[in-house]
Amino acid sequence: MKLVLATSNQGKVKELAAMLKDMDFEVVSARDYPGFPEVEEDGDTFKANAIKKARAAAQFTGELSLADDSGLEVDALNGAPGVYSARFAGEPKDDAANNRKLLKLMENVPPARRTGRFRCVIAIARPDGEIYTVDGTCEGIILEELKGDGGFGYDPLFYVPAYQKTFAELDLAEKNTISHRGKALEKAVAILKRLYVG
Ligand code: ITT
Repeated sequence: MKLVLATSNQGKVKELAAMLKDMDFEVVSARDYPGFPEVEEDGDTFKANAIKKARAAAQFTGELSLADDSGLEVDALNGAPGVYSARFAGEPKDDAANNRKLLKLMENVPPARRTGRFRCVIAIARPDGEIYTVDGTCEGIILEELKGDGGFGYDPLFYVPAYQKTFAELDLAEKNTISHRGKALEKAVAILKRLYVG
């Protein structure tokens, strides 16, 4: 049975595919379906956007579909960039520009106030319209400079005290063990197992 990943973010695809690899699904990308339309992410919440993306993929492909909406919430910025994380520095999406903007806004924020978290909502949509959502968070500290070159997005600025490393210094398996996406996907896998593969 197919499982369509409704994301165009290759960083997410790598992490999701690694965690789904032992399941009895043929994991494919929505982008492999010619004419799959760009989904406008205009929801106020991660959940609303995740549902919108998963539902669009399930309707277009006729297959079980999974979408991830995620982002970074920084306490000193009152939760920004939040749902605007991907395009924080404007169009087109640019991870390096987003990191520069975050560093600039945090310039005068002392270490003790540089707390934040990644949040992820995963939506699973069935072609019949049924939707399931799960979420995950990971707490961390926003560094004053980039560290590490793995991962994607804000990973080089996101320091996890328990590991004394940024997300960009963890390997894929380590990141999946503790990340917002890994935690949400663990719950998603439990739902998929219950529903589809026993
Ligand atoms: P899709 O909508 O196609 O899935 P996207 O990148 O636009 O891709 P989102 O709207 O969910 O996805 O935005 C997520 C952004 O949040 C992402 O582009 C990064 O800037 C940031 N982000 C989310 N998870 C992250 C992670 O694990 N590491 C670093 N940055 C992350």
